[in-house]
Amino acid sequence: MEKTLFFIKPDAVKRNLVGKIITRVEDSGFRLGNLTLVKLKKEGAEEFYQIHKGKEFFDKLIESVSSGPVVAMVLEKDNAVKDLRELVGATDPQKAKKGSIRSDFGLDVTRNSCHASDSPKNAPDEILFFFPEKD
Ligand code: IDP
Ligand code: MG
Repeated sequence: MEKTLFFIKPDAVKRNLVGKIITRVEDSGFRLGNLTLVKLKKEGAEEFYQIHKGKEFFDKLIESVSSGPVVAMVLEKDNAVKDLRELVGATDPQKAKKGSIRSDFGLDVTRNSCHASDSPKNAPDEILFFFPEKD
């Protein structure tokens, strides 16, 4: 059983999409291992997204992801990382596959409704960022 880190971004929390998005994830065979609602400080968001520091979209991303609470969760399933990326869709909602979470709920590339770990290598560190005690 693989674990991955998923969070619903502030743009989607503000639009009351938490239930709808979690339903999609559960209906796709993922089990919730842990869950929290937390508002990231700018510094926390910068730490989480440090690999993107210096890119032209960085400031906008940090502003958006720290603009309100996120709902972060550990999701468990065989091939959880790859299968969740598939369910989430491409970064740009306009380019995301029809029926994917970002295609259906994303507003634009910054406010694309959710985050999912991109590799089995990064997932454990991302889980530890939100859940330092457990998992
Ligand atoms: P991912 O979330 O699909 O893994 P990353 O390339 O890791 O995409 O970028 C992290 C986040 O930064 C994206 O989810 C998106 O919100 C934002 N982002 C990425 N590329 C762009 C861009 O070209 N313009 C604006 N925002 C971007
Ligand atoms: Mg990424």
